[in-house]
Amino acid sequence: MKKIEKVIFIEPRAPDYHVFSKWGLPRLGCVLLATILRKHGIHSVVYVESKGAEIDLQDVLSADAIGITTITSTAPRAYEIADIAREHGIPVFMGGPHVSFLPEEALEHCDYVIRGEAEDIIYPFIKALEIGEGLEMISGISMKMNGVSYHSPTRCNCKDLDSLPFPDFSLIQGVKRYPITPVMTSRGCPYDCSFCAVTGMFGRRYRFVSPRRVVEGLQSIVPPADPNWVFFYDDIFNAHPKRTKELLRLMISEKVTPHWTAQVRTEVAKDKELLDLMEESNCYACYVGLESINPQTLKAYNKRQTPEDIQECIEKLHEHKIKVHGMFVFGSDEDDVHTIRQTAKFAKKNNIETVQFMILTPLPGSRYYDDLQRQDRLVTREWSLYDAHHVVFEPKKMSIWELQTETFRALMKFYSWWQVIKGFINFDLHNSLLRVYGRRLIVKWRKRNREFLELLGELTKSAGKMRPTMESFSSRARWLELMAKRAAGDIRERITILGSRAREYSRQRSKSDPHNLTHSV
Ligand code: B12
Ligand code: SF4
Repeated sequence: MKKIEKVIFIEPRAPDYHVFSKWGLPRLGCVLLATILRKHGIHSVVYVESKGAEIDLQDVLSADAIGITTITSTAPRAYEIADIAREHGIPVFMGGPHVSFLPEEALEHCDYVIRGEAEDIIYPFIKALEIGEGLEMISGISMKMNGVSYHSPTRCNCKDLDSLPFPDFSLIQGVKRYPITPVMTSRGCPYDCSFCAVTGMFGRRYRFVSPRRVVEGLQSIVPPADPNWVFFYDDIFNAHPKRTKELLRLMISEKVTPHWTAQVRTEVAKDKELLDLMEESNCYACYVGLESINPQTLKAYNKRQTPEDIQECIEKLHEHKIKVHGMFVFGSDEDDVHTIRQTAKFAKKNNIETVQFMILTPLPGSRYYDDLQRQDRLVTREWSLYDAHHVVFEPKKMSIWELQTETFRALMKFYSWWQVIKGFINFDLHNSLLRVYGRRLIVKWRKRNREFLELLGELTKSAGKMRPTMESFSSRARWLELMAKRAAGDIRERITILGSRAREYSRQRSKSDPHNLTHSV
């Protein structure tokens, strides 16, 4: 038995730029789990790796157990960190959406995977780890037993969200201030879009925190979080309009109305009362899953919304002085290059303030992943490219080159200098600055991905036609994979540095007092 006194959680950095890169926002899982362990008297902290908030290796390697979270695009880095920790004999357990669906893959790098939601499990798990007994009784655990994989059934998701503590953001190391505070008021989603991994992970039953508890949470936000700006992390903030209205009414009556943003579906526009309350409670912007203006694509995504719903939603939000961040996904079997071009025009014409043009990505856990895998259309399994900005599958009505470059072009059109100036003309300085930020991000992305783009060009050209056949694709898939790894080279380089520093630290630790060293990566 080895007493577990210190547990460190790590959220690995994103492999590439994404729309929120600048803000380094954490997911809530690690913070909540660390908060829970603290309540049980276990020293627990979190590293949310991002620029300026690096992992302190000396601290990490002094933990009694290390928990690492994953989404698909961060899985490679998570595995590298896990390998290093295991080399040092520290037990590693992993969780999050990627490993929940691919636990076998993760067990090549870690000792335990906890699948699904982990708040009810984390303390019993740490206790079982400490006494070295009863691990197989933990719900949703995957591990090796005598060299054979064992997966215990997942009992259920966290039923009572009111019983969860408020996440303690001060446990995140190296961050002085979060300019936007994440707050989650619900879990699960009653819809079932084909590309989404949320329902597989959190279920279709919509569970929510009571309005009173949410308001208490908002009232208790303290630095490093900012009580004046809140991002409701709910997948769909308006999935249950009655409860959303109750919450907003309470926020208004209690005068707890920070500027807030949230992810919503287009149905929000059909409910005037809800829109009025959103405006009154200080809603600044909505991130709307608009997905596509192509009706066939909306059907293929099982989105249950029409292009008319999209138009109406933008208009109504604007009427209520709420900004629109439109999230579109390109690349369905119904999309061609014209869809992408038309979408950029549509977004500009309708004065959407900011957009994300994402590339359809087959995420493990989604129906779409199973379909493409069955159809043998995945062109790479380099997970760091599964970030919705790289093409990783063979589209139907365009080449991978077209899907990639047309998406890029559409982004450049939307974030053009004229669009920036338009913001100024409308006296919307904040929006203009956001568009400048968007433009800079795209340019940086292109620079960083030059090699990847060259590869896609080569691949398409050498196939001799713009739409390569399945055969030509599969024969080149290895090449793509190789090049993709090179494109991610600098990340691996950093990991190598992490590895060599780890070894150096370990050598020195065995020789002398570890507290003389301060390594950070
Ligand atoms: C907020 C959010 C963001 C934020 C912040 C992201 C961040 N730091 O990664 C922003 C807007 C920046 C963002 C960006 C992206 N996101 Co996002 N995002 C979310 C969202 C809505 C909420 C996250 C959250 O806090 N959830 C609540 C907490 C409680 O859940 P959790 O952190 O997963 O933790 C629970 C379990 O997973 C488990 N667990 C988690 N970690 C660990 C670790 C251990 C050791 C253990 C034991 C258990 C465990 O226990 C926790 C408690 O129950 C989720 C959807 C969702 N419902 O989770 C999508 C989600 C995570 N995002 C997703 C994606 C794809 C992206 C992007 C790639 C694309 C995009 N949309 O732009 C980028 C990539 C960012 C990156 N880091 O590389 C996917 C990931 C799926 C996957 N398999 O990869 C999700 C699941 C949504 C979806 N459509 O499926 N995102
Ligand atoms: S995309 Fe949005 S609406 Fe569709 S299943 Fe996922 S969370 Fe629900």
